[in-house]
Amino acid sequence: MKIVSADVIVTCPGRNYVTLKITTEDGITGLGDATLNGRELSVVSYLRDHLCPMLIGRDASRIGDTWQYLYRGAYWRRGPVTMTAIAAVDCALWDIAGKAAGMPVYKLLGGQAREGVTIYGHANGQTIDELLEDVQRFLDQGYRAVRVQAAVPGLESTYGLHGSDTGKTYEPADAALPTENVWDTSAYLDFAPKLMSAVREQFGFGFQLLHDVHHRLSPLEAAQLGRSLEPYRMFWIEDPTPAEDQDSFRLIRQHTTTPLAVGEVFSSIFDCQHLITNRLIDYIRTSVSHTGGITHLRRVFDLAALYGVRTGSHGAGDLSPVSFASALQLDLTVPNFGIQEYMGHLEPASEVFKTNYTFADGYMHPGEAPGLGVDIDEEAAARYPYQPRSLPVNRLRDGTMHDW
Ligand code: EZ4
Ligand code: CO
Repeated sequence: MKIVSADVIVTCPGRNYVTLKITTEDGITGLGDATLNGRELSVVSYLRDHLCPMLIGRDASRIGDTWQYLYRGAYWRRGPVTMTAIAAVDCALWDIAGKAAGMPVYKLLGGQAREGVTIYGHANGQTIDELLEDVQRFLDQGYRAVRVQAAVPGLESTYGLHGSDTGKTYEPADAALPTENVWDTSAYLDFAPKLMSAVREQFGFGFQLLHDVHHRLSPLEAAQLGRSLEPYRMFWIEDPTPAEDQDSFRLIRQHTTTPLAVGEVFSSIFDCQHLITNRLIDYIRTSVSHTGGITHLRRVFDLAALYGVRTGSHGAGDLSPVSFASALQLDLTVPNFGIQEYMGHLEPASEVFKTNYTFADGYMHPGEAPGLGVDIDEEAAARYPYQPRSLPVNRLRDGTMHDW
């Protein structure tokens, strides 16, 4: 099953997606998501200029060996660009393996370990009332878990808000130059418990409640936040503090029982090792498309399982439907599955990506189509050319750069 071509498709149906398409000599095609939001073209080049030529003539069924060849063969280790490119190759090869076997990838990974994958949606609002209405919409659809974000009073813009009529949350990432946001930790720490209190008062405790802090706090502030949210029994708070200084999570842990989820910006098992083996987090957020593909993410999840850490993969709208389908295939099989983020995709994406996953009762299922279960319509993709866009940056009131 020799690889005869490897092509990169760049498209912007609502937001930019980079997709790798590998074709074998018998005409089987496999897809992998290679989207790195705000830095898309660096992965395009990594693939087109470096990895694609190496793939031609290789045996598509040698998934693990190809992973090692690309990882060790780079000499330069890890990092989001490298690991996203390798992930795209890996997922495309799993897609091909599934199609060759006539099975969905989850069956190749050991078969389903649960009936469906619990997902959480993104509710948001400019005010608490607007947020409550949005939460209601998710509960009405059958969601069992909802992430809530609302505008912090006194700040001009808040992460996680950007109402569209679909109720999905997209960052205001519309220009090549980053927009500049202003952050105020005190205003946020005052507001967060009021927000969660309003949600629990209105809807009770019959669903899981999540919240993303998006790397904004110091460890001590994160400890204060975790404590203040304990009455509302959060499923997790996410990225309470940037995770470069991993030992600092000990301090958060010492002060609060609010569960912690970290890892959406990590790209390898080595980034997770300290947090997991020291039991400093409860959920690992690494994603299939930014962490080396199914082959590598499975190792992360296995390491996590040894330490009682459960999975909670990143599933924002800037990860394509190919990525989301890959995540579902793996989520369905692992023993320590926790939850899966699902932000959905803007409407034009459904013209480009044809998916098979289904939602019912709060659960997603990847479907029974062989492989990952996603096809790409390249003509539709060509109708939505790449648009340069950046993620926002964040500053304190005095202008100091902060984490966004
Ligand atoms: O800001 O994926 O939990 N989800 C998130 C996302 C990230 C984006 C960055 O590209 O934090 O919304
Ligand atoms: Co996040």
